[in-house]
Amino acid sequence: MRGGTSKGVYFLGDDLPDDIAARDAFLLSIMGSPDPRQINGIGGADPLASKVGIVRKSARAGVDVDYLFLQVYVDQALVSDAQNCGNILAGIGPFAIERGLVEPMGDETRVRIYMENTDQIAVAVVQTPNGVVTYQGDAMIDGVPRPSAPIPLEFQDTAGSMCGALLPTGDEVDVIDGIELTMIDNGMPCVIMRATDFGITGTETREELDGNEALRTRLETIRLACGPLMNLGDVRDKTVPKMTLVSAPQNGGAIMTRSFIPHRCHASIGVLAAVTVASACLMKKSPAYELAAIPDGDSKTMQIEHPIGATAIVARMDGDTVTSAAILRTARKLFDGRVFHDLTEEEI
Ligand code: NQM
Repeated sequence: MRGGTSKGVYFLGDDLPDDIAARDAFLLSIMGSPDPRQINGIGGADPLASKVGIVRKSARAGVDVDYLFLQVYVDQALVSDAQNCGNILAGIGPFAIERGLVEPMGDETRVRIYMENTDQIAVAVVQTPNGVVTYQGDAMIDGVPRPSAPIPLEFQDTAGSMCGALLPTGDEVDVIDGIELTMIDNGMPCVIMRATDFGITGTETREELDGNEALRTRLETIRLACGPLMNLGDVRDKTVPKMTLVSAPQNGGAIMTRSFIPHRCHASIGVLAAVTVASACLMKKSPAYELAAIPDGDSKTMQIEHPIGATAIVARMDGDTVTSAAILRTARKLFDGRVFHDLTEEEI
């Protein structure tokens, strides 16, 4: 399925091995990793299209399904549960209804999803006219060329999803390697820095930035230093924190971003990363604050600009604190079937 601006393989938990090593070997095999082209599998040769969602009926009170996100590395033999994904999340509600884990309720079905990676809840509203999931509709999101049915997602209590606190160092601003930055986690651990501090404008294309070896090396040095300070430990083999370069908005939005996830530049920006950037924009000492254009009021619609458009976040505020965030996503069912691994008896 396409979930938001990502693409992934969605499984029922019971269809995968319980043993984690066996599960990961299976996922690497079906995706075709490690290989930059993933030619021997169904992965899309891009971190945004090498993702897995695992869904189970939930035993938790007031929760419909449990969702575990796994990032299958493209060019390394690694499968990581060390981050959440708000884009793959967009496909979880429709998948759960289609697989009979959730009963459709009228024309719209609210699905309460426990996100195992971060121990948090999201609510997705899925269009189910006459009790059947539909993917067709007229909602557009930047980064997806065609319209689909809207799937609003709402998040609450996302602060400190992986770092234990919204500001894991306790400060809105720190200096690492001579760069002023904000280490923040409102759903996704991110390091927010001014693009201009790296000698770029922050409006470069994804390809230009991916080709800038010096920039990528510098960002990785800073990322490795931030990992332990953000309570994430050694992040050498982790996809967090995301390294986000901010600059003044160009198209009437709140802020412009270029987000490294963490080694390649995102084609747009992650859902929870956008919520986290929006939160940093509201912090007076953050490098994002002076660049951001913040709307008034307790319910702020903030367009987080990115290389191919913008992602709108509706942040509900209590004073200076974001208490909940909502975002519009869409999803599309692409293929339903059976996938084959190529592991030998010994490898299984
Ligand atoms: O931040 C990519 C994506 C993501 C993550 C990444 C995401 C999120 O766009 O919630 O969705 O940051 O690796 O799918």
